Amino acid sequence: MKVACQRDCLDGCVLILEGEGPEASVRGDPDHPVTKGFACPKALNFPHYYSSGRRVLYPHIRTESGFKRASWDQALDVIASKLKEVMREYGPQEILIFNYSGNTGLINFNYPLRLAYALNAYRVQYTICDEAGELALELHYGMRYGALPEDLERAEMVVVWGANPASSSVHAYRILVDLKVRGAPIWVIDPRRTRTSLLGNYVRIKPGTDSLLAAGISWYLINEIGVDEAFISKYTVGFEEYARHISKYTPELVEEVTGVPKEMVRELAEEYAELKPSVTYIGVGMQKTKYGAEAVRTISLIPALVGVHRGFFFCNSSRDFDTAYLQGRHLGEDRRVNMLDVPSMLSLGRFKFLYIYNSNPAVTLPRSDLFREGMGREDLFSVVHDVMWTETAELADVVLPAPGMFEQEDFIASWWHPYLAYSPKAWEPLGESRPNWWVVQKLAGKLGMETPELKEDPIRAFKWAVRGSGMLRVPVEEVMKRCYVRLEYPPKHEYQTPSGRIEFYSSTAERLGYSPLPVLGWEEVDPDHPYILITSSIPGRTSSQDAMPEDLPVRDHIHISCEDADKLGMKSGDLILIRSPWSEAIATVAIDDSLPSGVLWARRSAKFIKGAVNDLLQDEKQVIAGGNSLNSSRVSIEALVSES
Ligand SMILES: Nc1nc2c(c(=O)[nH]1)N[C@H]1C(S)=C(S)[C@@H](COP(=O)(O)OP(=O)(O)OC[C@H]3O[C@@H](n4cnc5c(=O)[nH]c(N)nc54)[C@H](O)[C@@H]3O)O[C@H]1N2
Ligand SMILES: Nc1nc2c(c(=O)[nH]1)N[C@H]1C(S)=C(S)[C@@H](COP(=O)(O)OP(=O)(O)OC[C@H]3O[C@@H](n4cnc5c(=O)[nH]c(N)nc54)[C@H](O)[C@@H]3O)O[C@H]1N2
Ligand SMILES: [Mo]
Repeated sequence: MKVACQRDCLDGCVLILEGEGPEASVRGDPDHPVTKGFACPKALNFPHYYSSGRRVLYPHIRTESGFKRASWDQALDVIASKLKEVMREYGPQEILIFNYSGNTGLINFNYPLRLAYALNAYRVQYTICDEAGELALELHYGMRYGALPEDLERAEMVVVWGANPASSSVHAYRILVDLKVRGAPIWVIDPRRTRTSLLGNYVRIKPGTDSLLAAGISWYLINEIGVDEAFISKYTVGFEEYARHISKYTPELVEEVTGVPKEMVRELAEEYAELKPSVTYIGVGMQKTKYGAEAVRTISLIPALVGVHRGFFFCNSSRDFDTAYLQGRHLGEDRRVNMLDVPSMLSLGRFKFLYIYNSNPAVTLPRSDLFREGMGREDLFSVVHDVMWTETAELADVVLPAPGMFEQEDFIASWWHPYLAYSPKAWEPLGESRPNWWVVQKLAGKLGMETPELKEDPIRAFKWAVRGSGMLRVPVEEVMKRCYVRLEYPPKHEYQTPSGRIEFYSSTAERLGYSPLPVLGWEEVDPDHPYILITSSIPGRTSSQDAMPEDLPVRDHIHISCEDADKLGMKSGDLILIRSPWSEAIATVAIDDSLPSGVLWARRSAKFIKGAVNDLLQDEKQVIAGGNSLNSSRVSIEALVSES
């Protein structure tokens, strides 16, 4: 039968699932226009993963001698009585509902937030992924959508800017391979040499300097090569101010800051001007830097200089569904804390009740050291609803079992391609696992809450949320029957800004208190912590998911350049001490010739012999949208005695 992948991944695949349990088979749906008959290694392993011994099968309550199995009734009673106590003694401002992207199903992501609103409790403001870059695009373009997969297929040139689709979006990578065969130039801008970079012209950039490189390309277009004047006068405003701003950043300065030779910057600018339409595929990895959102702004404005409508892709999640209704925002106050602040707040004693679903913050948040410290507080009661016994679940007071990928129904919309999919329940939930929406319905019942939205059938709620959508052109029943349908995006030449045009000089930014022109900034070197620590996705895992019992305990390596290893006299397998300004970790090193000197790399959520990579990552916010700057984290290193 056809099911849809619920992972937080661009590809949003439709899969063909045959059988049940570990012996079942998965393959990509050959009819789906983007999945095109193949699936990634993670999906091929799903039947094993979701049948593995790491599953939480029953509710568990922490006792002095460890976790004890309980019935749903017992577990919900304990949670409800604790919630009532916290409401009575401290009020709803001491309750936090924390969720993120372990399951991106529109029901299972959104519906549980109804409890937060009905209680007037806090929820989180999402900031650990691409949110700063989303707002960056909205400042200049109104809505953030850009090139769709079919635009990528037709591109005359592609610039992959700080993304690694060979790992993070195998279906986009496949399109790039086809383009390469066709002879279209592909540029890849990344401090690391990745598999994607082997497809074409590799531009090694110094980390965190991307806004300057984008300015350099724009400088050549504006001052030497020429811009598309007809396009600019018809579709844009603020070009004069923008041109003056950009002209201050000379090719010499750009070369010095970014490390990219100015001849190469000029060549790329020339190709932008000649090869149209092009698509610039902007990465989430690059955006997770101090000036990441500013870089997204500047990069996205390059196509506007050469006359290509929305010639970028960053995040196509602009949808006109009534998410506010699904989340029940009308039920109470909108109280949010930035996710990046949660570890320090918890460790300083804030919040008395914490409910976590769809997330594993003990290894996915920056400053995870503080998060774990906070979870250990005596006066904090924490509930974790998860599919697996995760690092976060192990720290909770009550652990509740959630169904695996094929054990619950939901609707899934990709943030790259335009198809909305329905995933039916293919397997019976393992053990006593129950979906996210079910748990909050039962909990609301125990609390004696009469709010009808907390009793509403989730499919009915979804139907209501899409009732007025202009993008979904068929009834929900039709989506359920056909498994996936295309959503209609607004045309690329429509700009939903106050002026109705692309705003080089953003009036929305001005209104929100941001600089109306992109801030072209880069970071200073910290002599005490001279190395930049980058983390990114790997093919076999989605964030912290997909570890099999035999992979545990995870002992990841920290990757170091050949040059730096030589300098320290280290060989692969040696031990290294990594220090951030607040914590330290010990890891084995892997010498990696894809890295430049001064840059260290580990996979996302890596765990070392001592400590985890996220313990070392900073919680500093970007100016725009309070977004993260994980990839601007700085550390120092020291060789320890060799293992052998
Ligand atoms: N070092 C480093 N850290 C990062 C990043 C990075 O680049 N580097 N990237 C950040 C980014 S981009 C993201 S998106 C975040 C992701 O961070 P998280 O949101 O924590 O994502 P995951 O690790 O994918 O999944 C979280 C949990 O959801 C659970 N889950 C899956 N399905 C369900 C369900 O139906 N119900 C319930 N209740 N639980 C379910 C999974 O078992 C898993 O334990 O990580 C961020 N952290
Ligand atoms: N297999 C797999 N696929 C995934 C995920 C996963 O965990 N595993 N996660 C999903 C999620 S939640 C997301 S957000 C996306 C993310 O997918 P991508 O957008 O591809 O992001 P990352 O994998 O974090 O990093 C991509 C690249 O950014 C580079 N980079 C880091 N700093 C800089 C910089 O300063 N400048 C430049 N130019 N480049 C830099 C890194 O070296 C890395 O190669 O992938 C999704 N797909
Ligand atoms: Mo993400």
